[in-house]
Amino acid sequence: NHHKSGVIWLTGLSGAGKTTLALALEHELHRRGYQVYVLDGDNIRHGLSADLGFSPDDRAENIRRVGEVSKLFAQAGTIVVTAFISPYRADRDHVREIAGDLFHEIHVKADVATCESRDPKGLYKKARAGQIKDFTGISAPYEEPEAAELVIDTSTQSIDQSIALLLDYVGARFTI
Ligand code: GGZ
Repeated sequence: NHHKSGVIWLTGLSGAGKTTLALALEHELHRRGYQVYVLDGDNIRHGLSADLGFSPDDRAENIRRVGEVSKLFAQAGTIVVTAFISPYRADRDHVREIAGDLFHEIHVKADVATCESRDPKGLYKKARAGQIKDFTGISAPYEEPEAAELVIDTSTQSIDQSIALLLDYVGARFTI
């Protein structure tokens, strides 16, 4: 019961490792012959969602658009790997309704303290200083998945271990 395409939906805090893992997974799957494409803030929030900010309504609309686009990519035969915080359970559940059984929710899990200690872009520091409002984990909520298909704890697993878990997951469910 293998599928060619689907949506690998990574959710987690800023700094949890979503983009790093998405790009590494894309690279490894491509090397193995899969048709794969990453959607993340870099290619969505500057274009399709350039009119949206980080209020709950704007995030809901961002995730809705990404969900619809992801479904189209998947219908066209591509494995889509998405890397969005997607902090609201209702928004993720809505994507699950849109994409149906193409949807795979992966919790890239690291607690706020871990992400804040990494702070690769200095955003947590700015959020603590009150310079970014509605910052997930500081001044806006992150609702943890309750039934993710896979949980990857990046506070205890290395990047290589995390990629291996993702490759195992995809390899067992998707065909080239
Ligand atoms: C959270 C923010 C915010 C606020 C800007 N809250 O670590 P990054 O920088 O590169 O990734 C974060 C990204 C989050 O955008 P998403 O499209 O993934 O969010 S959502 O799924 O909730 O729609 C972060 C940066 O944008 N960023 N302001 N207030 N992250």
